[in-house]
Amino acid sequence: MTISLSLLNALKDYGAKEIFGLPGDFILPFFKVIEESEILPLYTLSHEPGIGFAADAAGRFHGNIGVAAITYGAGAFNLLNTVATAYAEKSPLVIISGAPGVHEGEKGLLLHHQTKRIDSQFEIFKEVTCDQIRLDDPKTAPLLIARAIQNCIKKSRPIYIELPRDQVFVESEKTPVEFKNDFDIEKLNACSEDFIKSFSGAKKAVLMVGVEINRYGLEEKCLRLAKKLNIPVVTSFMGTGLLSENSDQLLGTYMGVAGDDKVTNLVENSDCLIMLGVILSDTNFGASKQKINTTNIIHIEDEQVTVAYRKYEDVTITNLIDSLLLKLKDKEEVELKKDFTYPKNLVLNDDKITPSNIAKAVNDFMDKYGKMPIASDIGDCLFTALDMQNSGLVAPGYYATMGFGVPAGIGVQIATKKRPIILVGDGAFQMTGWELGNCSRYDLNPIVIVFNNSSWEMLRTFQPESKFNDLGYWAFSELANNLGGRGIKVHTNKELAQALEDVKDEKKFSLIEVIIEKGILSNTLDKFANGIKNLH
Ligand code: TPW
Ligand code: MG
Repeated sequence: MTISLSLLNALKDYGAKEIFGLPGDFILPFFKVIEESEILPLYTLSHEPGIGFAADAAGRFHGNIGVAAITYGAGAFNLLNTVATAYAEKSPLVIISGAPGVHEGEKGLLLHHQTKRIDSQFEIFKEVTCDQIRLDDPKTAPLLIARAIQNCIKKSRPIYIELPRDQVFVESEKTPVEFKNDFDIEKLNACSEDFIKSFSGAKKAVLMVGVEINRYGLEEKCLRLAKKLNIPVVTSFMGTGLLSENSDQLLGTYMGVAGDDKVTNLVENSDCLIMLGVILSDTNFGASKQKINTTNIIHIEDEQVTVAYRKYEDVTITNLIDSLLLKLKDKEEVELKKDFTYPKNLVLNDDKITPSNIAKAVNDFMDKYGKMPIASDIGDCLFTALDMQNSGLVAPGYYATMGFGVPAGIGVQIATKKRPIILVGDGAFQMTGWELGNCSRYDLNPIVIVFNNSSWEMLRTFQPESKFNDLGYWAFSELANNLGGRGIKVHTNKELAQALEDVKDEKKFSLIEVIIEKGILSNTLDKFANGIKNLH
């Protein structure tokens, strides 16, 4: 078997379902193998940021690795920001980059797409990936591939695989597929006992779940644990959309001053806050009303468990949950409090649309026709998404990169085969909205809701005096028709609800351009912006 087939089979064996890619001459031979071997389907898009975001979102929905393949230099550097996103947000993304052939660099000529040195790219990707390998030796390639993919899954962070173009057809071996789960059983037991002891002494324990429970495929086990502990469950800001299959068991999302008071008080007054896979970031905790009681916190992240102030290194979240479930095996599972509400029943009048009314319209639509996964960009659309019913959400909730929404939505539909809703602002749409032109080739029909306020409105909330936040009007709904979709422009609540009805059975992508006046924010962003101002 060749190196390229060894790599493709390994990706599949370790759980990849598809490859997103954009070729160039340094990776053309590998793309030929992808296409002709049919080991994994290939989806090409128009620009590398689209590739990275789509692959990341697809991986998040699979609860497994996403794969992005690009060419050397221009392609890889275009992808870089999306890899940084995946690193920051703990998404297991595999990057495969073409590269000059092993002997090409020896001629002394600069190669096209080369920056400073031939290995500059390899060095740069070290900062945004958790493992890097170069497949320039058929003898070592299989073991390197196995190591890198296992690290990707274990650490839930991106990895970088460089494939020199003259190595694609070199004979090699099959990549071994065996996952070792080596761990210190005594430490694990001590840790889970400490967990249970700390929890048992508390009167107001709360469980907050974060993105790691999605990345490691632990949502169901986590819910069982919560039922055995009989403990209220909330999600972190970034964890919004977790447990979507069981959202009636959730109390809501913790957002400090910007969120639901009931949830905020519960979390901030807890005497044992258990944070399972929660990233300690400013988006998750920056808006806290009062200091969270840290004396009896239990925090699990990055293979480290902290119980009160005691630290247990190298304990994985998966092993910990398994150990807890084992220790609690005789406890019955109690149905949790069903308290999760979301705004609905939009009044179908001629009033102008506010972001919060978009949440109501979407909630009404999903109540009528069933839940749809959501991909959101950053901007007021993400704050609005927090008011939508929990149906599975992908968003760059921590790294907060614009341009994520549209390609992520494409990745979601490819991964789940379910029709998604994409939420995106006009500013973010200007970055990657073009990718919608690829929907017709792949029979994708997302419903794209563009929050068109002709503005970088979120920036205006921080600095209202700056005129550069005015973007002017772009006619997105007209553009949609030329990209093979269907565009509808709406100004009023009635028109918005009608537009959703109209696209209910649409087979093309639908773009609902919602005109929003400048200065009109969602309730959540309004509370968040004011809350942050008052905190400082
Ligand atoms: C890649 C900085 C954060 S929010 C924002 C900017 C420029 C404005 C977004 O405008 P949009 O949404 O999409 O119209 P809205 O609701 O605010 O009107 N470059 C990147 N990412 C980020 N986050 C920025 C700049 C930013
Ligand atoms: Mg805007």
